[in-house]
Amino acid sequence: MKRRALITGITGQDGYYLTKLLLEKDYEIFGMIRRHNRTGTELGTVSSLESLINFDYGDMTDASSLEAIVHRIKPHEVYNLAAQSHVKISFDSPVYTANTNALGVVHLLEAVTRTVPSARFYQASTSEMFGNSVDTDGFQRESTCMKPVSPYGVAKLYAHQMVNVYRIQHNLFACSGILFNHESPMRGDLFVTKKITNYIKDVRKNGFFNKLQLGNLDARRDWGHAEDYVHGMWLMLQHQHPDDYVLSTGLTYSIREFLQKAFDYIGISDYTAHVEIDQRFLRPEDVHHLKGDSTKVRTVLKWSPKHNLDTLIQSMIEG
Ligand code: NAP
Ligand code: G4F
Repeated sequence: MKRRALITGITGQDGYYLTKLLLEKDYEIFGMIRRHNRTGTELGTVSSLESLINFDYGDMTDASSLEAIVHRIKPHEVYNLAAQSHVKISFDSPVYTANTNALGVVHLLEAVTRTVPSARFYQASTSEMFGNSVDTDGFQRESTCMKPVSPYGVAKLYAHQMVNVYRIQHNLFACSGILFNHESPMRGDLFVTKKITNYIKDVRKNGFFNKLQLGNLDARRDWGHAEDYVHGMWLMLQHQHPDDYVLSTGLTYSIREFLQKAFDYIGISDYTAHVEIDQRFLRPEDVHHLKGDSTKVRTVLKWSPKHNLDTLIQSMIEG
């Protein structure tokens, strides 16, 4: 019998790569989708895989839909990737972000615990939960103090802690992956790496007409490739014991450094003429420095990434 995986957030970046991985491993895939006003957009990144996936309508803010889906599918593994995932937008929509990213996770944990308590549960936690907290050696790791500075980070931290509660209280096999930024050609258009690489593709194809408008260029991020990171999610659910793991590259670059590398790729050595700062893209508070120590997952689960920042940039520009 095939193993059944329920993926919320299947229509996003990670949903695409995780679906591809689990199909290769011969899972039966069930994806939760939301109604969109415009027909043809609901399947998002997985539209090309439509015939290989079973879809159900539901929403993280609607507990009844989650209960019905879990009850009908009785999955062996649940990957909760659904979220309002844009940090800046969480300042504009803090309540919706909390309902989806925090309370929604409890609705799903309840549905799983009541219906299929033997299922294994993956929660998409995030380095944004650290806020500006950094260990003295400049890294964040599983033990680093978490002090989020955005509504997104606070909501994710609530869910992260609730996953621990269900692991202890209900003996649920529940893991949280504390994932640092990961990107790909499937990345949403509003994230900084995709904005930059989309702009570069446009310049290469059509020439230089408009400037690229960005916000804070000094923040530093630890950027990996989504394809590597979904493999880490799967590994967590195959281990003997549930636990939390950081997934990261251990390298950090500023937005300026990413710009330099990405423009270098198409032979433009000075990107500054192409970029202007637009106040609209600045945040009330930003996370300034992210650099993850993924020793635990590399040691315990033998995870290691195949991509580096250069191959990531190449895949985003050529993809
Ligand atoms: P993404 O591309 O933005 O995808 C988000 C997914 O969540 C979409 O499928 C979206 O559906 C769905 N969704 C949003 N609100 C929902 C709701 N109320 N009910 C049901 N589904 C909802 O995100 P991603 O980059 O793949 O990230 C996957 C997960 O990892 C997210 O939880 C994110 O917060 C977390 N994470 C991401 C990163 C990263 O760097 N990518 C790092 C750490 C953690 P629609 O298509 O219908 O909008
Ligand atoms: O690409 P970003 O929007 O990613 P951010 O805020 O780090 O969040 C991503 O990673 C988190 C993990 O750490 C995830 F949990 C979350 O779901 C998401 O996937 O912004 C990266 C940096 C920020 O410092 C931002 O201020 O880029 C800076 N930035 C500068 N100009 C910009 C822009 N960000 C965006 N989105 N758009 C800009 O124009």
